Amino acid sequence: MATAEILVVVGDITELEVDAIVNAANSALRGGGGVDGAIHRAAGPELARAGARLAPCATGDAKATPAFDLDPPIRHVIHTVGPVWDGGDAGEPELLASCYRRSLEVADSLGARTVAFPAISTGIYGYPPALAAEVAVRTIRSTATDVARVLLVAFDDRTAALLRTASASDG
Ligand code: AR6
Repeated sequence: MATAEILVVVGDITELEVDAIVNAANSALRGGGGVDGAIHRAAGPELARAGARLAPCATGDAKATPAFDLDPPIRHVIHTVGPVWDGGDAGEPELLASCYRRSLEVADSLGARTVAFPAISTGIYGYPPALAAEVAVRTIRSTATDVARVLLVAFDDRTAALLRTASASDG
């Protein structure tokens, strides 16, 4: 195993050409707002039924469903539950790192070679985007995986800039 190449892209995660997309879900895995809502709208109602069968998903863990009506080549949705930001001393960095690590482990178990991640926890869950970008890049760089390429997907230009800064650093 090696480590994945990281690319930062701006756009809608449901429209990317990857084997698997990661969903910033909640523990019930039945859908919600933000990127979760966008993925459920694009995948269709089967996604919520499949998620409910796998629930609950603990914070920091990840579970996969098929991609249903999402366009090929997307074949899998990896649902992970990020931490709700509560000041940073409640284990949030470790739990967020676990989301990235567990999602890559699940991607390996599925044989996925290209995986797109949203900026987990940085929307409704309130994680400061600059700190989250550092955790994302550091964790992906330190996780052995057969995933060849990780796309870090920003939905806005500010998040894109933060992800680019984090991925340009050596640390
Ligand atoms: N493609 C890529 N990124 C997106 C998209 C999209 N289509 N839509 C939003 N984002 P959030 P969280 C970005 O709130 O903070 C849900 O209700 C968004 O701009 O989606 O982990 C779940 O069910 C932000 O940068 O996820 C949970 O209850 C990032 O995705 C809760 O929200 C994450 O924002 C999870 O909250």
